[in-house]
Amino acid sequence: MTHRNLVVLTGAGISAESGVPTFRADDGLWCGHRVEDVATPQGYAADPALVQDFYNQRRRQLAEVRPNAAHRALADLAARWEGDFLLVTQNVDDLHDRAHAQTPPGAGFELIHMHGELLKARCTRSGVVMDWAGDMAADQASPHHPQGLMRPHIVWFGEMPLEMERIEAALEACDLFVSIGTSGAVYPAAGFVQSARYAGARTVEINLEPTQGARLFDEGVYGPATQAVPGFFDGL
Ligand code: BJW
Repeated sequence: MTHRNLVVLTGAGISAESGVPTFRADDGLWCGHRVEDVATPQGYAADPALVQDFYNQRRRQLAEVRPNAAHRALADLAARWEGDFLLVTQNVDDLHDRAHAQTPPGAGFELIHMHGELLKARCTRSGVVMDWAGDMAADQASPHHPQGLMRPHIVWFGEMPLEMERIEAALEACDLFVSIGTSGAVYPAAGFVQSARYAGARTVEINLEPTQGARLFDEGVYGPATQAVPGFFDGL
């Protein structure tokens, strides 16, 4: 079977073997924190120091992790894929970016971080987004607006995920949709498989184990991402 237009959705599971904790596992990232305290606009308004500290720690951890064989398999695929390839990640780490550093420009490949990026900051007043590698203070002044503060460029619960129009257009046109290492617990990403099915695409889930939405996929490939992802795409 040949495919031309590919959409891949990734979640925390693809970075787990690099040492980035997943969200909903027992050792999940939110242990010790209520989600509402650190991943909502209300939590940020109530205690900006707690929220900034939470993201400062995660930003620092990026120096200790590296892309793994699953990230690299997607980068290799991008270099040889002849049609359109949209990689949508829910992850805020930069492991896909690093793995794709050598992907030739001009190919039909694009990467979207739909839930934002740890290495970016956003002005609360102007909305201007800028690169941000170091720590952010609770009252970090914005260089873009006299009354603005800089906040993490992260999509919290209740906020609009990024680039939804581009994602929806790609889903409408895709003939292969592959969901990797995501529990399918968070919308709108959890609904992408249904959009892809509606477009007539072949749908595949790659995960350690079948997720709650496994029945929505045509096929499931189960195992650690570092083995299952290269195995699946090598066999395409
Ligand atoms: C492995 C592995 C290995 C492990 N190999 N696999 C009621 C009903 C429906 C929806 C809602 C509702 N109430 C509210 C909503 C909407 C809400 C929502 O979905 N809530 C749910 C809790 C129900 N969504 C929103 O608010 C979103 N905005 C929104 O909807 O705006 C309106 C809108 C609608 C339609 C179009 C446009 C706009 C915003 C969501 C923002 C999510 N943000 C977070 C936090 C970011 C901050 C941070 O990082 O700190 O993003 S939540 C968190 O979950 C994070 C992740 O990106 C996201 C998904 O998690 P993910 O990646 O799936 O991780 P896990 O841990 O859940 O799963 C890991 C998986 O990996 C598991 O399956 C493992 O088995 C697997 N695995 N090791 C392979 N080695």
